[in-house]
Amino acid sequence: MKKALSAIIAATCFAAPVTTFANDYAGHTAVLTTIEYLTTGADGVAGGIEVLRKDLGNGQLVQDFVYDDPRSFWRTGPGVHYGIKSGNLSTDVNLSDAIGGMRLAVDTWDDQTCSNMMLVENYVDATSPGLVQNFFNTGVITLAFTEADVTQVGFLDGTEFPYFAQNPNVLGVAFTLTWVDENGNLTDIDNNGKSDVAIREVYYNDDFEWSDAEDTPAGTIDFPTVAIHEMGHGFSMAHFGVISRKKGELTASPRAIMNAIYGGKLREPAGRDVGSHCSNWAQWPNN
Ligand SMILES: [Ca+2]
Ligand SMILES: [Ca+2]
Repeated sequence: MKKALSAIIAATCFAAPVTTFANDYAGHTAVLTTIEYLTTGADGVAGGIEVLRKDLGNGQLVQDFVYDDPRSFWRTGPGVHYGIKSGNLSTDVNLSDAIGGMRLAVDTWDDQTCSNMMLVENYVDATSPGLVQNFFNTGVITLAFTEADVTQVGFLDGTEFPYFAQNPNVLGVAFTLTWVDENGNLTDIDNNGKSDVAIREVYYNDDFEWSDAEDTPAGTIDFPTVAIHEMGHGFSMAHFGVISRKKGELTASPRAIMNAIYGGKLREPAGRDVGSHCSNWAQWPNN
């Protein structure tokens, strides 16, 4: 009996692929779990996290990607795959290179020396609707057309995207869709204590006047600053900093890219930004 068992174990070991996920995930699908939004603070409210499910705990980003997730059919390798839609752009006169800004947003986090997200760029359809955009239009979430783990869908205005119209102070939004099993329960197949992200999508609100000029003309919002913030969410970072009201204005302390309100141009990650990013990604693939 003992011998037979060891023979089975040996056979299993020899037959096992490098990846050891053994279950059948055919019934798994994704649900929209959280929205992180960055606001101007003009309405006196700091943008934050909107929890669409009650079982997510304390409002921090408790979801993360699974290294070499067998469910992510859009991947060509184990790392995080990102996409940039090049066709949903803005015509704002002070925004000269929106795609460059979206690339800078990816590179800013990838350039942190602690970080090895094993990023891969997937070349995605330039103008097709994002999955969340499609959800708002149809009421249906489907992963069938997924092209990347994290996609910057681009610029939409309030008439195209109800979430912006509902809150006119929202500059950008990052959505997280999380894997659920056939019973609708959030999954954690890599047992790291974080529910497993299926995809994230980032949108920018073109109702604002955007700029990427060095001096940020009056009345404009610095696009690279917002893009870096949103891709921070794309790479699993949460908001932080204390938002307080001083002389009628919201201020954030410490000042950081991942503050929940926009406080002007800030394209270099501050100490807390780097710490937050590194505490997660320096451990990859074991984060
Ligand atoms: Ca997990
Ligand atoms: Ca605009």
